[in-house]
Amino acid sequence: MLVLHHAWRSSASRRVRLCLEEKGLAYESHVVNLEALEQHSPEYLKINPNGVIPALIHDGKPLYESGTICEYLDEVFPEPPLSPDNAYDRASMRNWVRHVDALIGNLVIFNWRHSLQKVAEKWTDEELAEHLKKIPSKERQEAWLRVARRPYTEEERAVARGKLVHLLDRMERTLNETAWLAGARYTIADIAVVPFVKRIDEEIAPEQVAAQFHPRVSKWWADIQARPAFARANIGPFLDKWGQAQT
Ligand SMILES: N[C@@H](CCC(=O)N[C@@H](CS)C(=O)NCC(=O)O)C(=O)O
Repeated sequence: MLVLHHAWRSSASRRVRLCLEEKGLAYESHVVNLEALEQHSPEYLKINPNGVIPALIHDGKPLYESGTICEYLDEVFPEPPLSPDNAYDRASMRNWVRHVDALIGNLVIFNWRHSLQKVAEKWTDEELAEHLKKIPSKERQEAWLRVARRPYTEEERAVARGKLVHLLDRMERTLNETAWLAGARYTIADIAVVPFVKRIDEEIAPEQVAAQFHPRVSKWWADIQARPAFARANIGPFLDKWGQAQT
């Protein structure tokens, strides 16, 4: 039995849902309320000591880190395969996941202002100190402190945007050589990047995903959105038509 602790708009959760849906695996869905800080509760920390989502429980055993969860699922449920069939391309796939994982802070700068910042900025100093104590990683303590008291600036957003556009440049070069990011097959490397491209396309730098600037990425993105698993994974808009964060 598979139980997924996730949120619909969470980028890392989206990866795992994409993987589950590609494989046609049924799972029980537990939505974690990030705004209520359920991810930092003692119960949740027993499942994921990093205090972030997603976490997947397979037959009673908890797993965390979206890239690791996807590789685990691919190993345990091998059909259809979501890893390359040769060691070299598998190494490339892992490097893509690592590369994109290291860029997550740049998405935080854009995403949190729509949701978590609105909660955090209302806390008193005492409440903030209490919440920070419960967050297991220094990096996330800093991110919560920033949105609560020193929201990210336009300059910081511009730098973050540049790094995310650079990701598209890198993808473009690779997709010039191979059909998918890690070779001839759609793999976890592509899945890892999907939530990033979704947000770049939706808000961060939409023009950059268009054929004019990144033609290979544009085609790759169209192909991915046409996959039945993409629709089933519910990778909906982050913001509604009034610009409000979706739950
Ligand atoms: N490297 C982790 C990143 C997980 C992550 O950053 N999750 C975010 C949502 S996308 C989260 O739980 N944020 C809430 C918090 O940091 O308090 C993974 O890939 O699983």
